[in-house]
Amino acid sequence: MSANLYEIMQNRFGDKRDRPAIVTPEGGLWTYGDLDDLSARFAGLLRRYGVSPGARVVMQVDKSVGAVALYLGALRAGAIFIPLNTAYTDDEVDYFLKDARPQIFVCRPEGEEAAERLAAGAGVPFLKLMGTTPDNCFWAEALQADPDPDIEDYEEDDLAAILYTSGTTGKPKGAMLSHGNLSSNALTLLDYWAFEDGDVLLHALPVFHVHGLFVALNTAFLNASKVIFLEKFDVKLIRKYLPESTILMGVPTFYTRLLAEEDFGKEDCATMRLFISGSAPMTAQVHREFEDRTGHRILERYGMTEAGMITSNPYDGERIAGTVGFALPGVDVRVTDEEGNILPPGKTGVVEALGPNIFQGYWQMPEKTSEEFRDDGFFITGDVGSLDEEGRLTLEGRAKDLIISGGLNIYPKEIESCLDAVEGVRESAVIGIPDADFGEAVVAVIVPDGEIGEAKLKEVVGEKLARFKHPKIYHFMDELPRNTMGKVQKNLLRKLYTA
Ligand code: MCA
Ligand code: AMP
Repeated sequence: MSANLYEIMQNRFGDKRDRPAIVTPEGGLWTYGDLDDLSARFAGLLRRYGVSPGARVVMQVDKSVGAVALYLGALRAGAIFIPLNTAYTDDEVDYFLKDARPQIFVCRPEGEEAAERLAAGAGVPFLKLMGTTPDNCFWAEALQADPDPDIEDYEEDDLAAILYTSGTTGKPKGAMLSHGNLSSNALTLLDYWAFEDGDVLLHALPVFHVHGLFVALNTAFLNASKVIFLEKFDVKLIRKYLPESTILMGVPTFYTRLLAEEDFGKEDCATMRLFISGSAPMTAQVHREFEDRTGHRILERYGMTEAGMITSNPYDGERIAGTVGFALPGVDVRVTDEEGNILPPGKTGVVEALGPNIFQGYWQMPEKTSEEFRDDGFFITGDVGSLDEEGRLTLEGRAKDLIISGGLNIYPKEIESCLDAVEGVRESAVIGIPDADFGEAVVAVIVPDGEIGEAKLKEVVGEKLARFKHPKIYHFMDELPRNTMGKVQKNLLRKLYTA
């Protein structure tokens, strides 16, 4: 059998074609048969536009069933699927198109003018528009195209997707994920989280990250589950559909926003089997409060774009707040010191992982790739933590200078470079401070060099960087605190501005 992820899905939902695959609040219903048909039409269309195996398909569109079918169509055609955050600015998209050199770029109708310019500049042969309904767009074109049922015959190592992830230095890197990476991880999770026939997934995450696309949708489709598909997280809609669902996957902000609803509790969760949290640390307090209010203990797991899911608290067994659980079956996790020596239980160091989930390297960056792997194949995650005697991992920080806001990763370096280039800024430091809603909020500390005000900084940042990366607060200082090595002491800044 082919290792193409789509073929594995099709084999599992093949005799359940009449079952609902996706339902929407607007009354939309797509069965597994419908999804199979629509993805075959997208595959045919992609092939017609010259998407051969290994060609890239870049998608930056709002969440829709069309977007999901395009993803599945790309898998079928053997394309490398590259979803982009809709919040990215033109400058950011320009970089991705030039780096990925796709055969086709599918964007939002309202972005057409800029996209034409960007696609032309990057030499992208085809530009297509896709809205959230099948009207007058690439989705409509797919509906009119003939289905092409062929599924590219692939090996496990053949690439399925590239997901861009920023870095502590320089520009974003494209993490190459193979069909084997995606299928092994999703199949492991099905088992580990005890998916059962009749499970209904409430889906409110974006479909351009590992969490919403691969963890949530791949597992649901492999289980032939119904997915209640919300455009985005909206606490009212979540409460409306929880009583028809059995599983919710979310970032901690989902849970703090649910708890902020005074009357949220057991009644909302009567049909629920499992609440899962990840992408950012969840506090013990939220864990406790959620359990007190609902009777459900949130299952926290830990993952990364480059690795999919790495560890998870157990389904049966103790889910301990503040820990991210055990290495998933088939995955090895260890903790090392800076030289790469393996540390014993209880000692804190860098978390490393090895397994069929670990990515194939960064797109066209062999040096960056080799820097992040040990000689024996372990991937150096950049997260800091410790294992206990039983093998439970507790994350205790990050070796990388990273802010996680509402489950989205923000690398200070990128914002600092943008701010430092503004006339009137001598230097800047960007930090994360605790935030009740987003977990962490971005704060910029500016050392001026002449006349510079917040308005100008906001204008420049607004042009260059996606909205979620924008500093929520600006502070001005005469100079940044530095240690004897000359390194900015961000811990002092964090302390100062948290207070
Ligand atoms: C929106 N804004 C944000 C964020 N989201 N600012 C900082 N951090 C964010 N995450 C901005 C908006 O542009 C808006 O700005 C203002 O903040 C308030 O927006 P709001 O309406 O409250 O936001 P929202 O639309 O409700 O979104 C919040 C959210 C969302 C539900 C937390 O960001 C979300 O769905 N996050 C999940 C991200 C995710 O899937 N992460 C997984 C990646 P203004 O009003 O000024 O315009 S990590 C991953 O995949 C790994 C493998 C893993 O382990 O899972
Ligand atoms: P990304 O690169 O966007 O895939 O984000 C991955 C990063 O999110 C990891 O390297 C961790 O720093 C963080 N992360 C994911 N899950 C958790 C969790 N449960 N607790 C703490 N941090 C997490």
